[in-house]
Amino acid sequence: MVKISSRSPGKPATIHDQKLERGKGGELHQFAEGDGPVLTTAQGGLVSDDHNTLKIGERGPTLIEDFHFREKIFHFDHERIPERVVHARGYGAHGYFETYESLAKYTRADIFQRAGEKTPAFVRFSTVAGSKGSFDLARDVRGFAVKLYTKEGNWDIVGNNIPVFFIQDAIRFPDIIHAVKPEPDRAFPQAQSAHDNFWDFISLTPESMHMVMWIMSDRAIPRSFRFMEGFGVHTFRFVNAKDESTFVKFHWKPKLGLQSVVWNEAVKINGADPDFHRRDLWNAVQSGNFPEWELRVQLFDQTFADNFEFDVLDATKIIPEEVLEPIPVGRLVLDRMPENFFAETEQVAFMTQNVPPGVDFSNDPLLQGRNFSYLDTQLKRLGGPNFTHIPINAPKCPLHHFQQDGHMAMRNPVGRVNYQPNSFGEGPRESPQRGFRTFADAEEGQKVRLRAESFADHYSQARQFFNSQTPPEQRHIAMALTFELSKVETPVIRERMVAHLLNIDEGLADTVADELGMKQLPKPADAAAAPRDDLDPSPALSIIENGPNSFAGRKVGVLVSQGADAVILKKLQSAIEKEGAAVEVIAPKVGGVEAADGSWIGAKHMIDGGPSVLFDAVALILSEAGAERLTGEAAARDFVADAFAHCKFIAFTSGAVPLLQKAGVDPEADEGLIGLDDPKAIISFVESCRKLRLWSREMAVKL
Ligand code: HDD
Repeated sequence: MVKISSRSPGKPATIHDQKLERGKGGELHQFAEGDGPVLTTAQGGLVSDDHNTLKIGERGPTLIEDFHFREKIFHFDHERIPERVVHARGYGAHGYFETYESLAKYTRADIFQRAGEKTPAFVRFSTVAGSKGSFDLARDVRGFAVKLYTKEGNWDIVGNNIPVFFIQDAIRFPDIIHAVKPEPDRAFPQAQSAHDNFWDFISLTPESMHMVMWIMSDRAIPRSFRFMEGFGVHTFRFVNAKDESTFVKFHWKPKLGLQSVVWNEAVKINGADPDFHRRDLWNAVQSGNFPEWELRVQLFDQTFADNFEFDVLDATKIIPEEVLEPIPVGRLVLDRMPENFFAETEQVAFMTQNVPPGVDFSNDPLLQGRNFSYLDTQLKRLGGPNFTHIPINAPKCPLHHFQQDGHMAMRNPVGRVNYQPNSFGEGPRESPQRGFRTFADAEEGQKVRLRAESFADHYSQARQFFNSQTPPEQRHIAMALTFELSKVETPVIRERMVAHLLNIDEGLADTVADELGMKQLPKPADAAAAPRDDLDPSPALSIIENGPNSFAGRKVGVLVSQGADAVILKKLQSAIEKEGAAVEVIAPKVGGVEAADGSWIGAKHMIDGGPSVLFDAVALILSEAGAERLTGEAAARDFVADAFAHCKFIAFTSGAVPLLQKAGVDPEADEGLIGLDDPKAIISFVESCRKLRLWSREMAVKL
């Protein structure tokens, strides 16, 4: 006899309120109860049993006739789409852009015509090199792609958190990406630039030297997406109603200020919480702390471009903010997480060529190449030409065109006429007034494959970047270069890199060569244009110089033990929350601890699960007996030792001293260690935390 269902007769099949019961063969059956919806196939057919395939007899072969099984497995087998060839790992959120004032003088883009205009937005942040499942704290550029659903069509600003790029011409893009991705024979390293192929390419590509300074800086290990800048990178154009063009560069400035982690911390975060950046964005938006950026624009005319010391079409150069001040024009607020990651974040398709009337391109050869690549890549990834029918990519303005058919067409023309011109008076027509008009720039010249002479200086702005960093930041760059090059197995590549560094900063080259154990310095690399040393430092390029002066949006990890002082914890918690920051409690067991006054302190993490690298500052509220007990736990000692080594502010009750000492931290080592026995100290702890890190400590610590 063929038994096809294990469900009791008379019970409605539902996916709610299910009860598990063991069948006679010991297998688990789910019995549905209540009035929830009945499970269906994708064709809408009602399903009677979703746990047993159709067989001949209880122990017999499975029948191909089981259409429900076949459909379920068929769909599962096809769940994946190709990951992005670059920027595969990303995380997105919805929000809006709000225009401050009319920019009609510069652009006829509708989004900039009215003060207070709100435009729906979707933003996807990403790393570049790693696969979709790689960790968040790779040393890497972060993508910062903004889709603005304007009333005149989608405008995508597909930028990064670094304002320059590795290469000047798009034809080199496959090479730089092949070089940084896992090496093709061994398929490692994942999400790392620290390997031979990457540095081989870089050391043979002097135009990448400015970008190298940025990716070796802490910009490449941001603390959170919320604390990083975004840049459109290229020079674009605004075009006004009179068809006059103004060059424009886009900058997104985080309201919460800039912040990064240190490398030793990044490595540990990747182990402790590979989703650190995702979780941070999710938590911030879900808790109503909506991340915000201000859009600022650098506007300039042809005369400025002609007189500027570098070519504004060269994506390896910036215009320092001190030379040309970015003007605030609006704000971007992220206030809603996607309901479904795949449907929205994975399927979103950004394209540099998506610009509304009033925004136009420059001749930057990197941008021109990108304008081809982004449309092309969507066809492969999303599987057909109708990817604009997917809700996340669909414009939120009226659409009228004669495109039709193709795979998965969701929007199809109705009626007889699907072409124009037609004599039936049906369908849309072009509008020379309202439609996109390319800026009529005069161009002439021979067809050549040449790099402009004005693109030849590869070192001066790299040097300017290095000179604009504070001493701890310069130290981080030297250490990052040392780390990365120490992973390079071919000595000649290391030497070639040091030869380039000699053109940037001799001290930097010396330090790196010394730390790599190089016996002698190579000759400086040949330079196509002599490096300049007359560029003023630009304080806007330093993260530390552009810190927040507030602890808002940050997180304190409070380690508690049995017998901890619940009153101090409460006061600390309320002072931190008043500052707009969050507190998470860590205890020996996740169930929590009993405080000295008999109350119960709940915890979010056990010590292993909540290492101090996950927090911006820490507090140790421990009884002496509790601290003594913790001295025997490696995770507790690491909690303290790491917080100290990473220059974090540490508040502690006197009971915590044995743990500090056992972790090798002198409780009076510096002003970053703040005793909590005096209640006023809570205020000074919170005030200190606004500085985020005590960098002076770093000089005394070998990371
Ligand atoms: Fe790109 C994705 C940013 C140069 C080709 N790029 C991609 C994304 C960002 C950037 C943020 C991810 C978008 C998302 O979240 O879905 N890319 C940049 C920046 C560049 C840059 C700031 C230099 C200034 N890119 C660049 C070049 C090319 C590409 C020169 C090719 C000629 N980029 C692509 C791509 C991707 C992409 C292959 C992969 C997935 C996608 O487009 O949708 O077309």
